[in-house]
Amino acid sequence: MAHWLITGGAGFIGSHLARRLAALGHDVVVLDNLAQGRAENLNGIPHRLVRGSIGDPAILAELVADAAGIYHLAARVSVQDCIANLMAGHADNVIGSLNVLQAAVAAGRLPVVYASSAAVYGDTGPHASTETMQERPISPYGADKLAVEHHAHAFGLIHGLPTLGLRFFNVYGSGQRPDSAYAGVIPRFVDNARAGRPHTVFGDGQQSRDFVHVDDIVTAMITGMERMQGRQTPEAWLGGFCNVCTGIPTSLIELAAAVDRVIGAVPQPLDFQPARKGDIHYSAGDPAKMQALLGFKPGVALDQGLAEMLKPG
Ligand code: UD2
Repeated sequence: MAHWLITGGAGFIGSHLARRLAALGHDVVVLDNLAQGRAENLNGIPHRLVRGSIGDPAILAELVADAAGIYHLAARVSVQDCIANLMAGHADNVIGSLNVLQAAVAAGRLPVVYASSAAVYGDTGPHASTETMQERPISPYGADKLAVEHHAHAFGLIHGLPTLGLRFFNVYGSGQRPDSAYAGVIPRFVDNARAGRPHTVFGDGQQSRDFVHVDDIVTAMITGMERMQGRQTPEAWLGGFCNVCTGIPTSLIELAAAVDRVIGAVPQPLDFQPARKGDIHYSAGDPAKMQALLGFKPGVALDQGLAEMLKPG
């Protein structure tokens, strides 16, 4: 049976995807350099883990040889990390992605579903981000993610490579780690609430995010791959892309209150710190194109997703 290759499959999103694919009876091969991912994330999931980098075309060539398709999630995921480590971020997020696209072509035009990001939009003002908008990334991370979308489009035209870029908004869920300077805001707030620590808020806390549960992200990826394989609406798949979002903005102040409420803790004080550079103020996506393309809309409400993360054990 042909396997699915997941780059970054030992990471937060990748390991959830591996679990779902394995549960569906698929063979899963994970390529991960274990810089951010962890082998333990894959405990209990039937898989083959290859420790290596998307910077290494030889490893990619070997792993795509009998693959049915590629889920490309390996990336440097933090906006702040990519500001602090510009060239390393560019190498991981752009050059690494080019290696993946090239390997997909060489293996016979394997379909590729890859993680793009809401960061491609930049600051849209108080408007939902739609795919018809002019993208204006305000961080190297967003610029690099947009560059990959443009490259995927060119690969479609030049090589006929089917690709789908999913513009993930802010993904959260169980297994997301709080213990790094670059950790996402939800695992940080959950950790604070558990430890009875104040929530650090960068800026005025009025900035909003569209929080999408990882289970919905996994459904979007698998649905996208299935539709691409079935070649439904083929023109959409040559450099195709769409948001994966709920359409609901939540401010950081609302988020802190929701985390405290769901955990049943007294509201933690907010420790306001200067805003971060490259930080988008308003972010919420328009889910219409995703619904048209994938026939799917995220269904996990924030309170429900937080409650699941906060379950003991
Ligand atoms: C997230 C993703 C990124 C990208 C983007 C798309 C992570 C780590 N990054 O970037 O990959 O896809 O979403 O929209 O998941 N904040 C605080 N206190 C904290 C931590 C963060 O106030 O302790 C703020 C931060 O300044 C920002 C917001 O919370 O305004 C969200 O920050 P983040 O690092 O969770 O995610 P973001 O949107 O930079």
